[in-house]
Amino acid sequence: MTKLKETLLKKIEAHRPRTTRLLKEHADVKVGEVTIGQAIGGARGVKCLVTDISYLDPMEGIRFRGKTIPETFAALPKAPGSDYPYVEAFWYFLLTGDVPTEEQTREVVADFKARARVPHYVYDILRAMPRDTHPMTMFSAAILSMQRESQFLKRYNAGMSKMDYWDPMYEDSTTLLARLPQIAAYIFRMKYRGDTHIPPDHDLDLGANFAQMMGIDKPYDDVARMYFILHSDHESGNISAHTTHLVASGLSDAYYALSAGINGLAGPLHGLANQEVLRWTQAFMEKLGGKLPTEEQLKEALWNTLKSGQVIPGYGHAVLRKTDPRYTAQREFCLKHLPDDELFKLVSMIYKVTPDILMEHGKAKNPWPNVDAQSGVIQWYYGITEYDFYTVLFGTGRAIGVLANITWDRALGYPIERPKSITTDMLEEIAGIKK
Ligand code: CMX
Repeated sequence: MTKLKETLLKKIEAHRPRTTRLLKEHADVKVGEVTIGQAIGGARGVKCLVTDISYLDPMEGIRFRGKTIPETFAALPKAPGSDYPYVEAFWYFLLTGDVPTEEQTREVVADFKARARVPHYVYDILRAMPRDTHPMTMFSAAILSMQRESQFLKRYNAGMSKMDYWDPMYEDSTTLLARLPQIAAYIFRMKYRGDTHIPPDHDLDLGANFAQMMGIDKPYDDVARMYFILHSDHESGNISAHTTHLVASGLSDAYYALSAGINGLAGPLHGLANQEVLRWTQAFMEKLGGKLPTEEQLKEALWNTLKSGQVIPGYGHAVLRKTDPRYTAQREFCLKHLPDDELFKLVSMIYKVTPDILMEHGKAKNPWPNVDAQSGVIQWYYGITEYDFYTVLFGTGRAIGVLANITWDRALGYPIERPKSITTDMLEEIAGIKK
């Protein structure tokens, strides 16, 4: 057993009595009330999910296992010569809450390598799809196609104690994570680089290997590490995390659950917003003949978008009420590596004027940028100009968080998720409109 799995088992055994006690002795204690606004309005703010892997404070932003983004980046072991941690170390950290040593990190790197070989049928399936299929559809299909390899399914069918469910969930999740970068890179090069492929280098860690397979030089290895970590987890209620959790709650395995979560990420109000940001920004620059706009031109374009009933992509958030620290982390990367890039300058101008416009518009509860407002600029700068692909990058990162979550879901025996729905008649009765 790897040190990671051994540590995880110890943590699970120590944690189980806490959940059992809460359920046995305090199950009737109220956590909050649900209003009619929340019942109709997408359950905003209803506290009915539990995760210890990350917590999203509306004003402070995300904390992974109690650490802010800068604290996480500072604490975890880094690849030699790199500014950002190993993704493998982050996986250890999200699963256990412990910062791994160099040696423990190296063991995870080796474990990922041992699992990284993508079965050939996955490529056959991708190649059989029409080439203009959206890369997110390809990504989801590739994940789902590997379901036949599920350890969870095999052991479930053989008869497995509930106490052991976490083990094959962990195994499937680790295998999936190890393979996703290669699948993402394959989709990219098949669709956008003339179907030419670069083999993986198994001496490299996940971030560097991804950069290698994408065919992009340094510091893209660090971009990959930063990007995957920043996009990994945003507590449990966002669409991709919640969908993955919901599907897994029916004891669907990690392949079914992650593929479903990726489908949720593909919506323009969620992960696809990073593609929309670039689409909006590029279209605008094209209209100006590639020149940077004046502040007045920019304000006019933003108002035109709002007046035509569209959202400004990359702005607003269901929980956050300040600038997303994931935006800030990427902005800091841009200030260091691409301060003079035209697109970065435009995105910075948008940051300067949009919050005031959204406040004046008066609808969005949060006028500040989210993670998607900045991420496309970096990818574009390093040559990934095919913005359809950006959400696949988001999905590769998001997998780290949601797979850690469903491993813990099984460890703590969280049951099938089944909230209750009521009718509009019933709501009108509760509101006193109807007798
Ligand atoms: N531009 C224009 N209007 C916006 C807006 C934006 N960026 N953000 C919110 N609004 C509007 C909403 O559409 C809503 O309008 P209606 O009352 O007409 O329906 C109103 O303001 C209130 O919405 P809210 O409570 O502030 O936001 P929600 O929790 O409903 O939605 C989100 C959150 C992110 C979907 C929304 O802010 C949005 O659509 N943003 C643009 C898309 C985007 O960037 N999504 C990525 C989010 C991060 C991620 O998951 O990847």
